[in-house]
Amino acid sequence: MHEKWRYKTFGFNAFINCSGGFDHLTKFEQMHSFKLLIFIASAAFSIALQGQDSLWISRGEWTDIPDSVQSIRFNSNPQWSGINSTLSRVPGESSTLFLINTDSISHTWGLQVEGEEEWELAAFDSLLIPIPAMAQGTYRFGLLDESGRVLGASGQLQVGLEGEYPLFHWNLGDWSMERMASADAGYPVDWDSPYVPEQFTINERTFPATVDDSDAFVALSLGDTCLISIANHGFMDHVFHFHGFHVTMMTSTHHPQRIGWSKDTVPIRMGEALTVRLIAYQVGLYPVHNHNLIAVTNAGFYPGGMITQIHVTP
Ligand SMILES: [Cu+2]
Repeated sequence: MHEKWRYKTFGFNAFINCSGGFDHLTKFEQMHSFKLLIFIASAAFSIALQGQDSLWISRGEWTDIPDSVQSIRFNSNPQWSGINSTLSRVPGESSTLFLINTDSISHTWGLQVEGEEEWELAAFDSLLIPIPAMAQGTYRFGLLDESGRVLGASGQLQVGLEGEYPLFHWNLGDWSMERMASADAGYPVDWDSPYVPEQFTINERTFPATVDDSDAFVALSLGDTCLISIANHGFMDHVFHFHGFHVTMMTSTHHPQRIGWSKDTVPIRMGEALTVRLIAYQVGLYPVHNHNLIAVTNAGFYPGGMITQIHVTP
């Protein structure tokens, strides 16, 4: 574990007695609230100073799916959102990322790139993490500790995908409410017990909410070329079927030998991140869906889960 980048943001207990506005809270809660406030202020200051991207690790109620449940997310600001943020970098340039852990337990950060190390982040602490120079493509990042992983703190890093074409992204997730509730309560995950996910999401939403998401709903004009970056953050393999179009594989973390393949069905292995190119050669509204029947339901009810649409207008 690396320590050299660690920012010390604590040691403010001496100021607690001046916090007159916290009368309704216990001494412990006062201390905690005040610490968090100072902590967020110092994090914001560091960002203003250095200008690098930052992500907040936060725990909250995920209300974007039919079963509302506690989850952990990477948010782009201190405000809670049930949707993980996406990072963007230019190819071939190293950079940094400022991580702020607002959760009351420690977490482990990992960028899913060969040779990258894991970084431990204490409760209510922050950390400046180096991001290596990378080739164009879609990559995954996330929390690697059990609760961070099971509660869904995972996102995608897009390198060199912005600018030339319209860009869409699909973060794939499968979720067992029982496993999440258990992880949220702090119990260890029983990885040997059968895994029965009930919810299947694209960008943390289930169909039909997926088509209200401008990142997931592929809206194009006839003749447009677009890129779709797809990352499988779940605990099983997924496979997507495109109606109306073949897509060309541009990048893949797990199957570089498939680059250049043109297919209407794209498997995305557990942990894989890939980029496909789609050319809108015909008008119409076309579904894209997971080929696994259970993954196009919401808790068993069809249609739901991992379905979105491609809409090409004249
Ligand atoms: Cu189909």
